[in-house]
Amino acid sequence: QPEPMGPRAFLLRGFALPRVDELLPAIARVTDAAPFRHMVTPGGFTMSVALTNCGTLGWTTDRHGYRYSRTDPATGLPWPAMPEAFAALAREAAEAAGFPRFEPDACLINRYLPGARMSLHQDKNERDLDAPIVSVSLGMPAIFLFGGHRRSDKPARIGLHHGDIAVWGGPDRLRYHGVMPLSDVPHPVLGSQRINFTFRKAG
Ligand code: MD5
Ligand code: FE
Repeated sequence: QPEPMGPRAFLLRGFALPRVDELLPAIARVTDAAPFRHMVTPGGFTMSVALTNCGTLGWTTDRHGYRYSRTDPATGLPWPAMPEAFAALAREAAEAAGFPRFEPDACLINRYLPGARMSLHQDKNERDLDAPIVSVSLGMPAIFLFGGHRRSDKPARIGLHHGDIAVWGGPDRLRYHGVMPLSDVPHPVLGSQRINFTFRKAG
């Protein structure tokens, strides 16, 4: 069932579908305590994607740079705990893609409204680059850009749909990637938004 995208990158179509009914209330519990917000990049741009986090460590950005923090800069409080349903799904997806014993300590939750995008970048703020990254897509579809190891490498376009999970490890983990501006194709359950959560071992 896993579709290879790269030597150690796999797309698990619909893998999260049996869990959606437990994921949605778990997301609501996280965002009640730590609402989605638009952060500013070191270059001074406000991100079109809104984000929050759960787990021990949360990804943040401001004028000073990108980093992982134990606390929410908006409140000074620890990020909400990672819901058990999240951690279990991340572990199962990683295992299905050939990465047994994945123990994420960070879950970044991104919310895309119509027009939101993510420009090509690499994820390299994590200490353990041997651990994979597991990403779950819910709601509206997106065109994911899966590039190479140089920003100038022409990216492949991959449609990501409600319930899909992608796993990136080994050399594929450091590929440039991004998301095209979202079209407004409302989803029957989530409406005009795409929620992506990304599990990492950051500490
Ligand atoms: C998203 N988020 O759809 C994506 C999913 C981010 C981000 O890129 O940094 O928040 S994670 C996609 C990803 C992660 C790590 C490696 C690779 C892709 N990759 O090598 O292609 O909101
Ligand atoms: Fe990324």
